Amino acid sequence: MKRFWRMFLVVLILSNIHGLVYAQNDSEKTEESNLPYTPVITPNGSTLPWKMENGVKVFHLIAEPIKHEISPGMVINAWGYNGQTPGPTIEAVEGDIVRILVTNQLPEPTAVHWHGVLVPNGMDGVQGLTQKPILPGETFAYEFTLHQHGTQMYHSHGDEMTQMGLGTMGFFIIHPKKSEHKIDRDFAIFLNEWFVEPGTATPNPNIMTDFNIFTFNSRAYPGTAPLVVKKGDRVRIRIGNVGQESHPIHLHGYNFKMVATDGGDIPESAQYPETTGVIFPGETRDIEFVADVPGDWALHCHRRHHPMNAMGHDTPNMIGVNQSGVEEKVRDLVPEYMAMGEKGMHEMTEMNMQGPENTLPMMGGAGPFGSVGMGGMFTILKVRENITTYEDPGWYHHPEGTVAESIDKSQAPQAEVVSYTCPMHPEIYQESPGSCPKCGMTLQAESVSK
Ligand SMILES: [Cu+2]
Repeated sequence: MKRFWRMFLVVLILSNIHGLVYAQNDSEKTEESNLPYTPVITPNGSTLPWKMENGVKVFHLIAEPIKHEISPGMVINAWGYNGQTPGPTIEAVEGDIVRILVTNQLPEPTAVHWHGVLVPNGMDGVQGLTQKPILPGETFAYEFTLHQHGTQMYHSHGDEMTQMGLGTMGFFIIHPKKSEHKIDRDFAIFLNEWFVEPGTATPNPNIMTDFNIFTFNSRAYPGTAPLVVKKGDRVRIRIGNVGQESHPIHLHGYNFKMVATDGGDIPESAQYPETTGVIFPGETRDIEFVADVPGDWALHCHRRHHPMNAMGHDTPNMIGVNQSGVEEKVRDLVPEYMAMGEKGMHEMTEMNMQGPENTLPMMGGAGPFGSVGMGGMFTILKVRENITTYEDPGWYHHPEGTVAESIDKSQAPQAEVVSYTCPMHPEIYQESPGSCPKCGMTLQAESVSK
């Protein structure tokens, strides 16, 4: 009996610690330790608190203009919910009756659509079609029973282009009544893209295609929080998108399975291993894997401009162009002129050059081996052995002899020059150096390795 009480005390203390850790993010959250599911973690975000009123779970969303930090050094004028973009994650359980109060503190009418949630038509939140607009200062109540589980979303359905272009979206996650298997770490990442003119702070929602800021939960790397997991944890990552573009999200180090869409669970017989999952606008996808290999593993969008920040997308292509002497000459006219891009953009990541105000460098992030040279839709899955908390554990310490490194020159394969050719006239080639008989350019050595 004594042992029982000791165990009871330990469980009580542990559950309180868990509750306290959670309370740091969210002081209003109630009954945390009694939840019948693993709470979702919204990196850089939070979960919406609720109150039980006569068997109904009551939530309160406030649509409002906010100041939002994309990454240290850049704050934008966004629109969001409860001070955040994406808005706080709504979590509930299949069978719950939910009442969601929506207060409009935006300067124009709005409505909130429960995207993918199966609701009666009048609760669908389409301004003008299924309800009156929520005028500035008004509060509307939505109430419905949850008849499904899965990763759903909510977003503004009034002046969508502007309101969603400025950040009015969030997750609506419905846990199953009974889980098939326990998830140890359950993450939710909302994708979005923005256009913020360098040197300004208000995203331009009229832009259709040429975006310059790409975000996970409205944060760009290096401002994205890492996903910390213990070796052996079963990890779920839920990804949502109500933006303009599709994003192929790629995880390093693992094969995962896509286990659910916004329409429900994918039957096991239809799941297959993959390393990249594409999430189109209007979709959610859940991926799952067991984190059995420790390390710092990149998780990013695989479109090449999407793990990058503003600037550099629109510059002239200078790769391979000899700019020697140009800089000095142009500086007579433009004192701050810099010749760059000749050998690629890496040099930019190491210069720490001062861009326009409130504008992130195109790529950055200091890693344990130098600049990571990334931005935008990029974060790090940190898998660790023997950790006792999910605080950021710092960089991975690689076991001795397991990191790729430079080898002795004498061991490296030697390049052998076979011919010299003109960059402008590939038909010109000879076995010795010289200049092109057609244009006079210095011939370049073409080599193959031995
Ligand atoms: Cu992308």
